[in-house]
Amino acid sequence: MAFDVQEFKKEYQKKFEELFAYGYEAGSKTEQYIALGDLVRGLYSEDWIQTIMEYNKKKEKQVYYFSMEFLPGRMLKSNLLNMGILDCVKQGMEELDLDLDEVARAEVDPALGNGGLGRLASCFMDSIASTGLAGNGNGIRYRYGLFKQKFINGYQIELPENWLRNKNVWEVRKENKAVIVRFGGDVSFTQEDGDGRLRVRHENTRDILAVPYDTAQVGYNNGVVNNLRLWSAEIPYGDEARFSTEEQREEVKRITEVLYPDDSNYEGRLLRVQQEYFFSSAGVQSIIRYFKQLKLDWSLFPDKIAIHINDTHPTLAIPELMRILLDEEGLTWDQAWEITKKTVSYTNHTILQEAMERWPETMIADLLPRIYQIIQEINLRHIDKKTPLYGEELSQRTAIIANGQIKMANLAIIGSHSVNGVARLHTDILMADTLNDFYVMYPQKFNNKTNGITQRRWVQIANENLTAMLDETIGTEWKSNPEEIKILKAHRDNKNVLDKLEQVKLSNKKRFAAYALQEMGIEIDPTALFDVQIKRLHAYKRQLLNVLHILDRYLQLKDNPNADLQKRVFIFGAKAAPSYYYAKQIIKLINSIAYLINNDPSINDKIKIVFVENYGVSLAELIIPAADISEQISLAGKEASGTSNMKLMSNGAITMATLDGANVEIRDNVGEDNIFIFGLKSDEVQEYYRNGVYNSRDIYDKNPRLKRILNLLIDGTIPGVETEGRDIFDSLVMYNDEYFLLKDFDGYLQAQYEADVAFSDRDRWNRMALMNIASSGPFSSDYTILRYADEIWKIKPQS
Ligand code: AZC
Repeated sequence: MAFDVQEFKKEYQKKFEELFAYGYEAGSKTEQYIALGDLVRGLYSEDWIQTIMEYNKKKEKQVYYFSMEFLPGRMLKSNLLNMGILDCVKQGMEELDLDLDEVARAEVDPALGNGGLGRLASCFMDSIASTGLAGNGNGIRYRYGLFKQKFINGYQIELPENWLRNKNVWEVRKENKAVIVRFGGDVSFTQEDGDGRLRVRHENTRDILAVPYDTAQVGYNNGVVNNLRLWSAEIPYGDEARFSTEEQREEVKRITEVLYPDDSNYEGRLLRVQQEYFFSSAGVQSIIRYFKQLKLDWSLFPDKIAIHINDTHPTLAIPELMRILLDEEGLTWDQAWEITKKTVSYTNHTILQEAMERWPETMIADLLPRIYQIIQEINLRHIDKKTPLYGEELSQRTAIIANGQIKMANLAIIGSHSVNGVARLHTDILMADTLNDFYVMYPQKFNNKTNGITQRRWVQIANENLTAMLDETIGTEWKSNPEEIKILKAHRDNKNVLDKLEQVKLSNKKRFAAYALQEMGIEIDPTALFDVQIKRLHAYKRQLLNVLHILDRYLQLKDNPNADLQKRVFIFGAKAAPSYYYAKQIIKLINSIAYLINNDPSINDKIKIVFVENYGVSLAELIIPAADISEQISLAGKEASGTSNMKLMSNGAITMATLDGANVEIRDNVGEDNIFIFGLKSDEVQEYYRNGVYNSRDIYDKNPRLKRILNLLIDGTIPGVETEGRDIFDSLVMYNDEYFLLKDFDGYLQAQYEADVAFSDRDRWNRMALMNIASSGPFSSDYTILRYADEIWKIKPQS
């Protein structure tokens, strides 16, 4: 984008005065940010219009990525980077005596997601635009994002996150694109028009207006600007009389009021299914409206449209598309079913049984009577067709409706043409185990798409120092072609490069240290090893195993304050679902241990623990560049992929990992020498589940080192955790340690002490870091997205 510094300064001043009627110097950071954001939106608006017009004109096939969650992070710098004007604006701001980073921090980070699944959706949106694909996002404009986390007395407290309190400069309300979503009502059939066809009459429905808010997704230096559409629930115009009481109006607003703060546990709540249908229906309706403008035969629908459903949350898009094709467009069942299957594809993100969505049949029947009929029909036809082929038993196991419940994964698989897992191991487990019944029936539907991340945000924006160092060392090709970063390997023995890398890391660690001091009053030594575990708090992710290791070091130092141990800072970031009691107990435990150790002078700062409050995308951008060790220690087989593992590796952290999720592929890429692997393998865990006799009590009794650590939980050493310490102790020792922490403990410790040794040899460590950075290219979401486009969506990048 052609733009020079002088011109920018003029435009910015003008924009500010136009908005606030005084000079920018007197403005608050928020105002200065709003003016800049507004200006930037204006700069890409032409490309935005142009991109959409081009797609329409060429009747380009488009993908619609349906996701209940998006975690875009702050958008200002990312937009500037992708538009190619980041440096220019930075300089212009400087000349105006403003600090771009400071202004950028005034943007509220929209937390419209829980964790990995939501952030993946946003990396994908960036990559879809940046690889020049015709793609759209479809989701919910929650008025309140994921709760704001506070620690009070070490306990997690949840506060509402009103992310829209200041103006959202990026979104554009499109009232003329609103659609009606209908709930409840009565369904009947009539024979009209004398053509013998049954017509569906759906009356007395509760109608909700879905209003779209569009946000541009700017591609990287390619002029492409795609669209992310988030829907908001409102009272239909002219229908105010039907919503006369406050209560009725509240009911409407409630649909898009708040994001469900749980990503690992399913709750059959009415509001949740309303949200799911609301944005699925609105999305499908707007697609249909677009397709009809093309004036093509319905059979060409799958040649023009791909609908991707991110986990099962948007699965109702399947019966909704069927409903419209059948009831509104008059297609036959077979025609509609062919179109639907060819259009929809589905990604599975978890094998945790407790996260699998199943809705009570009666709930769906009441709330969505017509959709319920269609699901019933899909189910009947499925069973009728499959029983002669696969027998009664297998067919029944794949039924969509069973025991009064509707199983969303089954509907998603049966109603789509592609089912993918998010890492090789995960997909293998889906095929061999979790979804094996379906794999037997539809082997051709199954495929793997290992997750990826965008290095634009996670390196270029988050780690400007590393970016500059890479540019200087290997040129800039890696920025548009992430694979090219492998050229860095040629410098593995170049002492000069290794030293520079160390300096980059050190400056990032200093930046984090300043944050820890200012925000939390904790002083940390930037030369210590920074050991990082950042992800949702969940038992299977095993933050507790990390804790056991910390306590091991603590005891060693208590025994011998001069013990030869590498100085470490343990950094945690994690939110727990508000109803996940055990996870909240673990938070309290970590905070109490932090209090104990951070304030114990005899530890002599050899261990520091920093548990940041309110972890999210923006904090990740601060922490990841500062990490030396990346903790990826879930029980093998449980973490579908992980994506922080990829972000941390791209920033030169060394992975400490079990062979779980994408860790396996990370190991394959960096090689055994540049990663620390320990613990049970997935098939060994499976074997234990099937017939092994695991006895954690036995390990406790026989391993004195571990026993001493575990006893700390219940002997009063750790202040203020009488119940938490006891409950956690019991879960590990008395209730047989569901996630095999005690089993993996020895291997973990050994790997950790090997890491100490490696870290003390600076050249060796820096070389490992370099090899990780140089091997991270294949984990770019650009490649992941190109595989989705080529193998699932059948769309091609625009030239
Ligand atoms: C997560 C997985 O737990 C994580 O392993 C994966 O990297 C991420 O999706 C992206 O694929 N899952 C979720 O966040 N939520 C659900 C419902 O699976």
